[in-house]
Amino acid sequence: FDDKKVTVIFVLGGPGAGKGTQCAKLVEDFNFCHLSAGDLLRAEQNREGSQYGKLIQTYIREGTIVPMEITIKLLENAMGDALGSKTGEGWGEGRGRFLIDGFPRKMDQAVKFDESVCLSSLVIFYSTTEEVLLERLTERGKTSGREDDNIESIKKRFRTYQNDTMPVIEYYSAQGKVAEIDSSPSIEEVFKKSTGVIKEVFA
Ligand code: UP5
Ligand code: MG
Repeated sequence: FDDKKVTVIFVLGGPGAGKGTQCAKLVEDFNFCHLSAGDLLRAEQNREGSQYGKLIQTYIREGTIVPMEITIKLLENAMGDALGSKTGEGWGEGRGRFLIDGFPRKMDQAVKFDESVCLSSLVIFYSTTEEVLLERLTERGKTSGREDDNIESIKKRFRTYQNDTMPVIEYYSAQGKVAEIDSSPSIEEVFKKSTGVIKEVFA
């Protein structure tokens, strides 16, 4: 995609940090299309006839990162769909603006996306403690039906986050693209800070 036509914000943070919650609120106030890599993978997993269903299920349950080709293809398709269906009104002079949630979470994905899809303008990084994450995920696990909201998978997701995703955050940090927001406070408080960051960058 043409960097002049497409604006991308990556939204990162540990499992349960509040990426999805904040993105859902942000799209109410700003003209962004919210794409969650995890949601796209879960949809593909459940799509009848998908050749990747079983593979995706295994990676998600183990808390490891699905091979990047699959995730990048799903994101590219979703971006293409959004651009095709929504060019013109509501998209700020026809520019596609995307909040990409939970991606890239491993260095190979980050490099590949930057090289072959487009460069991001900003990385919002929601940080908090594992204690907070664990509490949120176990609470959500009571009703979410997510196969990875159990204590074994949660621990594996924490490990993957430390080993694979933290280097991505450092990589973008070195490029001066990262806005870190403490996501321990209430949803409303975190939202206020998120709004502030987006306004500052896109003023
Ligand atoms: N909550 C949120 N904010 C709160 C706040 N401020 N105060 C109190 N409670 C708050 O929130 C989690 C829970 O906390 C909710 O109940 C919410 O109400 C509450 P949510 O907004 O869902 O957090 P989020 O960060 O989106 O958590 P999620 O579980 O979605 O994060 P993950 O990063 O673990 O999940 P994701 O769906 O992105 O990925 C799942 C798996 O897919 C990965 O583990 C991996 O196996 C695979 N994957 C890939 O392989 N490649 C990719 O590129 C992406 C994913
Ligand atoms: Mg999420």
